[in-house]
Parts: sequence; C-alpha cells; structure tokens
Amino acid sequence: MSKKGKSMKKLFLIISMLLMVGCKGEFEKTDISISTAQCGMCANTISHTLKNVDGVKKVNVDLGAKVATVIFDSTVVQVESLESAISNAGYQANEASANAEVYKKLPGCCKLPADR
Ligand SMILES: [Cu+2]
Repeated sequence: MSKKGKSMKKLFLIISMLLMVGCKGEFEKTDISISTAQCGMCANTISHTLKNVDGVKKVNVDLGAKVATVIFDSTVVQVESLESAISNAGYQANEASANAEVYKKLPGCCKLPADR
C-alpha cells in the first residue's frame, strides 16, 4: 500500500471513531418522577405519551417506584418537553403539575384517592 493510501486509511479510522462517539453522546437517560400515577392504565398512558414524542428512543414505566425512565436524543428533545407531555396527559411529572383539565377527565381509578 502507498504511503498516501495508509494515511487515508488512518484518517478514515479517526473519522469513523469520532462519529461513533458523537452518536453515542446524543442519547441521554433520565428518570422522571410520576408521583400521581395510580394503576396500569396510567402506566400505559404515560408510556404511550412518551413514545410519541419526537426524539424518544426507549421508555420504561415502573409503577411501583412511580418512575418513568426515558432514553432520548438530547439534540431533538429536552427533559422539559418530556415533562410537559406527561403533564398534558394528566399526570404530575417531576415538579411539573398535571394539566388540571386533562386530569379532571381521567377515569376514577387514575385519579388520586382523595379525588375519586
Ligand atoms: Cu390509572
């Protein structure tokens, strides 16, 4: 192989390594507290809501721990947008309170025990 070919190969390797690091760095993981979620229906609603947000890669809702774990592309979506999506589905997300109008329309089993 010529000297030029060798250095081209080296350059290509460096570029592909940088690209791999770049792609990996785009995905972030966050745990969102969903303290007002009550039942499996709530968990499904929150999970579907988050999966429909652009940039969300993976969602796991732990109803026992009341936590939604989201893996998302931070160049496309921010945590605040994930929180407002949950709020607009009628649930508290971290410090963002639930959209009151949507919360009112939730089935009884999905409301806080005091509101049923
Ligand atoms: Cu529910």
